[in-house]
Amino acid sequence: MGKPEDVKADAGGSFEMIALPYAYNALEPHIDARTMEIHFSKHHLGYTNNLNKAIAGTDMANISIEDILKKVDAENKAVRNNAGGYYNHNFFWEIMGANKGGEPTGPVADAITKDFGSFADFKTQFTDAATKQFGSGWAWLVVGKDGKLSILATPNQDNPLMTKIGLSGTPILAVDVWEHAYYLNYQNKRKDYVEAFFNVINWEKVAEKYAATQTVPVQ
Ligand code: MN3
Repeated sequence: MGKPEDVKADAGGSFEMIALPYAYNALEPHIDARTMEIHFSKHHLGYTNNLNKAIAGTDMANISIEDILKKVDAENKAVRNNAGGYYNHNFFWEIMGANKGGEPTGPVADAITKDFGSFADFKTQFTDAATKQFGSGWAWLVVGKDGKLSILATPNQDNPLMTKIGLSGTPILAVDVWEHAYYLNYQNKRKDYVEAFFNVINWEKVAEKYAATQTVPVQ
């Protein structure tokens, strides 16, 4: 088995592979090393290279991934799928970690209680959204413009930052429910995988992302 830091995008593209912040086996037994290796070094590498090809020579080649997501429309399928894939996976790797899980604390925990009733109610609703997303996609916890938390599910690699396809919200937590994310270990039991995902959520990272949405811009 290789190492995440050895996986490189094809030379000359706008976006690089960002190494996983942990080893392939760090999330075991909840997410197995082989799944992580294939997911990162094959699927995620594919999104990265295909994104670079899709934006090469266009006005998207020199802007941030967030700006690409804001600009992309429904018809630009190569960018929609691959910019989504690139951003969504980097986000997903970041909000997981070894010896994590449990429950959040601080302001993000207060917001979850306020907007969902309790952490247990949030977990049920998030798991439901992830489990019921038909086919491939993602479940998200997002902060709306009004500061309220909500859960949404998106198909394929669609992302809440894609305002031109009718989505909105700043993501602070996400789970990948494509079969490639869980099939080796969980087969058709997506709900068991989502349950296991809760054992690897890095709530400190989620809290950081939540805090960033609460910053009042300097006038
Ligand atoms: Mn995936």
